[in-house]
Amino acid sequence: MTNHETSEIMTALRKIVGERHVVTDPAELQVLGCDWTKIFFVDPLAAVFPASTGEVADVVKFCKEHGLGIVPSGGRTGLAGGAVAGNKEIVISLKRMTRIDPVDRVGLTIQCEAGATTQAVQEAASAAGLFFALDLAAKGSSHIGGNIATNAGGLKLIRYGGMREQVLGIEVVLPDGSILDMNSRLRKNNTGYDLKHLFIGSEGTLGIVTRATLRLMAKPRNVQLACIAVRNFSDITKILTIASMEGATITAFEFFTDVAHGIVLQHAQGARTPFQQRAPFYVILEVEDAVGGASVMEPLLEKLYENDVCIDAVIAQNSAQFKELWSLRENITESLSAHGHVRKNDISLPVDMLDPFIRELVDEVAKAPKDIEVVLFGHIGDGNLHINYVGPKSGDKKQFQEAARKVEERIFSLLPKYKGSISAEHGIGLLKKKDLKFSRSEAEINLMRGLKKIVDPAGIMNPGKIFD
Ligand code: FAD
Ligand code: 2HG
Ligand code: ZN
Repeated sequence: MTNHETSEIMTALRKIVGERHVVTDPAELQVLGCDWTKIFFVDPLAAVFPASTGEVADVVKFCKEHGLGIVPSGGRTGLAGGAVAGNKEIVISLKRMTRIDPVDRVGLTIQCEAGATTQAVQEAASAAGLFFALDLAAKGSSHIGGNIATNAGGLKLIRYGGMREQVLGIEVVLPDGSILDMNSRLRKNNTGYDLKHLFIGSEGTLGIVTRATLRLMAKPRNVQLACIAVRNFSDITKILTIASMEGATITAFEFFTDVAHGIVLQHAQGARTPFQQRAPFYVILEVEDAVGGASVMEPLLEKLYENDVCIDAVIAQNSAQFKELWSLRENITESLSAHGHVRKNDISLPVDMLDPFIRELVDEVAKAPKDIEVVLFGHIGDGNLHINYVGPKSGDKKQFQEAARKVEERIFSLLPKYKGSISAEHGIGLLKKKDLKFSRSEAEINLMRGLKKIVDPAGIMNPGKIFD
């Protein structure tokens, strides 16, 4: 592309979104063309910041007419290389589209533009006396549009489901620039194919989500939180079973290893361990109190001690302790990034397969190069295990990624045997394209490709993500 052509493109884009809302500065583009992974080549042509669905549609139409690739971009907290522009694409960021409409208290819904952050929607729901259930440590930055495009899972999936379960309707700008309005507030609508689900989890490859209607619910009754120190991994699934058998309404069931704990204590400001003695594993268990206010947590912990699956436990006594215990889990991702080079997996398994899988994983990890530390944590109550391979910051980033990739490949290849998935919640993006075969059959991948061709025949919408 000549300089003259580039400058004509910029003039046209500026006409659509306004002079100040097109970025071409190379240093800024390195940030805007990249997500949290920061391991892929970044080279967008420009980043644009439309203020309305109409402006998004006009930018997309322009890109289509000029054969320009598009990378939809939200809060850029993605962990799969989905919002990465490495081939002179136009990054379309929804950052200016943050409007949240007044809460519908009768139908329990909330409508917003796709650039609203997850936290802003949680807060709007809470201010209206209601509850928006998706929760993740990236909530301050991640956008509702990004949550929809990745079908985010998060910390409360075990109780409320993931993003798919929270979405009632969406508005999407298709790759030809037309606007598909599926932004219904209906709870029930059995009229043929429910097309919104095609776009949820499609990682920006089929269109740009511009608005959404989300489900709200009553705020959970008084929730109680405990951090439980555990001796063996197999005790974790035993705790889950006992809690369910005791009739606890579990709102979160997370775990992390002592290695993860140590890294958080080292890097997260103000973090301290709640235990006198460290243990190999910890569970974060959140439960709702029973109707009538009787405490569920204390009798449950007694049961865990009786069954010898718990070494020690701490119950949060006030909101400050509640936050402190949660932060031990929520700070893991940022602490790992501060600690060293990181490669991430977010696999999922049927919960009853976790124990045998972990035994094989330990054998594989023993074969890994000694300078790769394997850190385990995750939403274990729903079978989602986060495996992070961590190498020393002083080492070469590229060499580390290559070495970690070899371990990762061996671990992925174990998954079909356990009917597991290579991605529970982060998606495929650029990071796991080669590994899609471990989780999806050829027939499924062919159907996905066929659908992509129908919706985006020119292949301009987030090119090269999920599959080539
Ligand atoms: P981005 O990173 O900007 O984009 C992600 C993908 O969505 C890209 O493919 C992009 O092209 C596409 N996209 C973005 N906006 C749109 C749009 N409006 N229309 C169409 N496509 C779009 N994920 C979980 O599932 N569970 C967790 O618990 C969790 N915890 C996290 C904690 C931390 C500290 C971090 C850094 C990340 C975490 N993530 C988690 C990953 C990430 O936050 C989620 O994937 C999130 O949903 C991404 O939202 P985003 O707005 O940042 O999207
Ligand atoms: C979480 O559960 C996120 O905290 C991030 O999904 C996981 O850093 C990771 O690997
Ligand atoms: Zn997660």
